[in-house]
Amino acid sequence: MNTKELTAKSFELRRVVLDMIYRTKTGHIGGDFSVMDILVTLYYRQMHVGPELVSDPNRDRFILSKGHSVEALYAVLSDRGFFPETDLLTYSQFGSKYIGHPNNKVSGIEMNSGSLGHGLSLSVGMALAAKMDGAPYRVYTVMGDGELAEGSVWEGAMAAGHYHLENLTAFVDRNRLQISGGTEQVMAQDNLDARWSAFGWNVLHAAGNDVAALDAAVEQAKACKGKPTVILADTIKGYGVSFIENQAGWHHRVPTEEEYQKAAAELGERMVNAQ
Ligand SMILES: Cc1ncc(C[n+]2csc(CCOP(=O)(O)OP(=O)(O)O)c2C)c(N)n1
Ligand SMILES: [Mg+2]
Repeated sequence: MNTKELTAKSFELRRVVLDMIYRTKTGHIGGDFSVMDILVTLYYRQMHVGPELVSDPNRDRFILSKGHSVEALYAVLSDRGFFPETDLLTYSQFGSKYIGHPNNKVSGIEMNSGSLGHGLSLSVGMALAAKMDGAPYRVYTVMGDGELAEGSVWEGAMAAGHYHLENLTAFVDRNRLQISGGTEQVMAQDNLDARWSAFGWNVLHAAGNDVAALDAAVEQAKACKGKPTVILADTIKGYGVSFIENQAGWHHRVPTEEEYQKAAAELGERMVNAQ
C-alpha cells in the first residue's frame, strides 16, 4: 500500500472503531484515533506478521501497552485477516473474547494488557529472548504519554538500554492528554528526550498521525545498532474528527446519535480526500 492508500485506510478503520463504540456504548475513542496511524504503519508496512504467521517463532512481536486502545487494534487485526470482520459485532458482548482490553485468546494478540506500565518490560523480555536465541524477529510496543507516569516503564527502559536491545522499538503516543487532563498538568513529560537518552536509547521524533513520517522513523530505528529506539510520536488525541480532537473528555466518551452521524461524515470525507 502506498502512503495515500495507507492514510485512507487509517480513516476507514477509524470508522470501524466509531461503529464498534457507538453500537456497544463503550470504548476509548480518543486514544484509538490517536494511535491508528502507528498501528497502520506497523501492520501494513513494517512488521513481519499476518494470520499465516501467528505461530511462526520468527514473527515480529507487537504489544499494545496502552491496552485501552484495543478497538483500534481489533479493527486493524480484522482488516489484516487475523479473524473475520463479523467477530467485531461481538465486541464487548457477554461471553465474547473481544473484550475492552487486549487478551491473548484473540488471534494476533501476544499479551494481555490494559493495566498501564507493563508492556515495555514484557517487550524487553521478548527482545532479549530473540537476542539470546539469535532469532531475527523484532519487537514493537506502543505506550501512552500518560502511561509514562508508571514507574515500571522506567525499569523496562533501564533494562533495554543495559542489554543494548537494538531489536526493540517503542512508540510514545504523545498526544499530551491522559484520562483526567493534560499530561503537563497531571505528570509533566516534557523532558522525554533527555530521559530516554539517559537510559541508553536512540531517540527519534515523528509526526504521529502521518504514516510516511512514521514509516521513515521505523526505518531509522531498524538501522540503529547497539541501542533500542523510542519514537516520540506527536499525535492528536481523537485525530480525524474535529470535535473529538484534543479533548480530554473524549478519552472515554460515547457519541450521541447526532455526534455519530457527524463523525461518520467527517471520517468519510477525510478518507476520500486522502485518496
Ligand atoms: C495501572 C493503571 N492505572 C490507571 C488506569 C486507568 N487509565 C486508563 S487509560 C488512562 C490514561 C492513559 O493516558 P495515556 O497513556 O496518555 O493514553 P492515551 O492518551 O493515548 O489514551 C488511565 C489512567 C489503567 N488502565 N492502568
Ligand atoms: Mg495520552
